[in-house]
Amino acid sequence: MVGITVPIFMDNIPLVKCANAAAGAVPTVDLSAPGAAAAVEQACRSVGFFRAINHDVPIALTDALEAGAAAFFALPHKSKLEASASPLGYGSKSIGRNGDVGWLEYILLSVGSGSVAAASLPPSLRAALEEYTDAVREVGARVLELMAEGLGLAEENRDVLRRVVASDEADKMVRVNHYPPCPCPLAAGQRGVTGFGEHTDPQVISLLRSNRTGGLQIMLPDGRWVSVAPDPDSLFVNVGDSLQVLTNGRFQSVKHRVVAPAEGEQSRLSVIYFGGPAPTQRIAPLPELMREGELSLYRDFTWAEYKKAAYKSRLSDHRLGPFELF
Ligand code: GA4
Repeated sequence: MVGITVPIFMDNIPLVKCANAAAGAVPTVDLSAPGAAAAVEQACRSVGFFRAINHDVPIALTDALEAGAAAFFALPHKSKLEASASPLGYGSKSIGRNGDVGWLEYILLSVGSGSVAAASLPPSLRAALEEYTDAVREVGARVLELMAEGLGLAEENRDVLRRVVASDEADKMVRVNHYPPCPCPLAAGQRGVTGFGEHTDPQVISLLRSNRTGGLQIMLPDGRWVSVAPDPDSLFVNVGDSLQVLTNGRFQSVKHRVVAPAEGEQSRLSVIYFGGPAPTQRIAPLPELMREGELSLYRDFTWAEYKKAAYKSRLSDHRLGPFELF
């Protein structure tokens, strides 16, 4: 498919050296099933990640977005650069501002209430992104309610998590990542080129959809990396750092990374919706959840404070470290 139309300097892209574990260890949750709340809770506690099926995002929205994104990434590099407005907009190879690099190009945008923030993108792609993010935001809200239910919160408190990411001021983002096949020859023992280096997401929840090309890997609590089999019909849900804190560590934010496709493989295209809190939102364990005498594992902070610290960090840093009390 489409290639990164910039000169290829492979020397600074790190290689991924570890062996892949077998696929299959990723929990699947049927969001329409009666036991969904318990299954969501179990997945977020044990792995911090799950595959959501029957999520109700219309396939037509996903198809339109995928087509629009593929057309955008096929544009000449110069045209794509017109949509770059660091830190938001188009970017390639460079992730964040602190020296992280990967074999990808992307669009990163903030999502306003109902609209994707201004960036000079083709109008059809903007429209597709807006429709898609509207639909995925709804799924995120539903999943956060299921989490609250699974955590045993009383019916009148089942909206506490959802409300953290629901306000007009909530810091929502969308990212479209394009990983073209990497023309880098691999030496024996090397497993692939880093598309997106290992990290946890700082937000509350992330919902990812990809095309048929694999590459996403998650780290299990025992430190093993697992390849996530691609499934264009599913949404993959990530627990972010803020949700780990809101649940006082009951849910774990999941470390994940992407290995770029090798030469001859298909491009990987993924879209991720990040549900973050409002800047002034206090990120602390939910009082409704705390047992008598239970201590917070973290010192209090706001999302503005955490985001500022996160954006000064490197991708693989343990960002919650400075906020941990024990
Ligand atoms: C990871 C999750 C989201 O993609 C993101 C990323 C952000 C960026 O690409 O600018 C960060 C990364 C992410 C966490 C640490 C910092 C900031 C790159 C980086 C090195 C948009 C986000 O919010 O945090």
